[in-house]
Amino acid sequence: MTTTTTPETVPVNRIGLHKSDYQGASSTLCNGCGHYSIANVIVGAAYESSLDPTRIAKISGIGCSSKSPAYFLGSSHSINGLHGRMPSLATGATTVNRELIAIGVSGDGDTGSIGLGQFKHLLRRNVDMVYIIENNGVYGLTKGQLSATADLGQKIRHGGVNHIPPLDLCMEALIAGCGFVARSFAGDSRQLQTLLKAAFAHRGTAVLNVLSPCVTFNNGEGSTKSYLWGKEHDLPLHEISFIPLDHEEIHAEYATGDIRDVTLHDGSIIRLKKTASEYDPTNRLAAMTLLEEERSGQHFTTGLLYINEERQTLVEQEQMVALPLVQLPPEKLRPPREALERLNARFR
Ligand SMILES: Cc1ncc(C[n+]2csc(CCOP(=O)(O)OP(=O)(O)O)c2C)c(N)n1
Ligand code: SF4
Ligand SMILES: [Mg+2]
Repeated sequence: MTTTTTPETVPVNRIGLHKSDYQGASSTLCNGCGHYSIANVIVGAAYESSLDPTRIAKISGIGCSSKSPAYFLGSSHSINGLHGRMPSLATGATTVNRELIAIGVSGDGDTGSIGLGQFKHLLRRNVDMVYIIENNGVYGLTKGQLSATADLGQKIRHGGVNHIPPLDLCMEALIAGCGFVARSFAGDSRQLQTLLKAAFAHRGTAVLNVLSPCVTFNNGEGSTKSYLWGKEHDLPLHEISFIPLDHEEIHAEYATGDIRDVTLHDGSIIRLKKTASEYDPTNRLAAMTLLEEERSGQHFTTGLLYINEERQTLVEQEQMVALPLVQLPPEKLRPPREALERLNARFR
């Protein structure tokens, strides 16, 4: 990769890279689009987590959201696939190279409509990746049609009134057995960046469903996907902080009942400080109840809805060799004819 020339006073992360080394091309999204704020948060989270950009694969489908990977991590691998097919690409890429850090970026249309089947099977398999849904309630790229996450009764300029109940993509993720389900808002970059760092440390699929307003087609009064609505209704479940494994604070002891630590498989910690309510993010039924109660539309709860570090990932379930398949020599990948005969003999 090429690194930019930066003055020595600019800080570097644990692997000696500047934040600018994680940036991408200039944005062509509309000014103020939530997707661009999320792109900047991904830059910050990857920098702070000291991820190696050459190990990252950005994978997306089709939509304004799906084209946003061009605007972050310019030195990483990237594939912009077919509409709704990002999960297949991610499954293939992480299966042949289990060392990849996969970041999937999708939209509510890309995931909730054409890609819903792919989404559910990715979660069922627990493919090791971060899956970001940039949810604006419309098909932004094709000029603002209502999507599967648009609220009942919602009006939009060109799409009329929505008479069909929405899908809740966090609920879909929980039902499919996803071990990391979070919800956030493009207008709260601090919370989103912390959740993203935790998602990078999670083993298995981590879904972040992020309210990401489309300022051109769905940011008006009454829209539950607008900046104003997000700001007025955002109800954080907890104050969240992420403590990486190599941080000295990880050994600090907290006696207060207001703090709950969730340890991730690599030893890093998600620290949740209680806000108003009691909430146990390891209780899947509690997460479902919370989402069900929210259908009234009074609140928009954000934070870590559910975490389960126990599930094996796809490559673990398949008992794949530790060495990534792409690094296996040809003689291991193509066993000789005698090996096939020995195998066949076992079934005779
Ligand atoms: C097979 C197929 N069907 C339809 C389309 C047209 N199309 C392109 S993007 C899109 C919807 C994108 O919506 P979303 O995923 O919510 O992304 P946004 O633009 O809102 O970020 C559609 C229907 C397509 N490209 N391919
Ligand atoms: S049309 Fe909407 S989603 Fe697309 S770039 Fe513009 S604001 Fe963003
Ligand atoms: Mg959309």
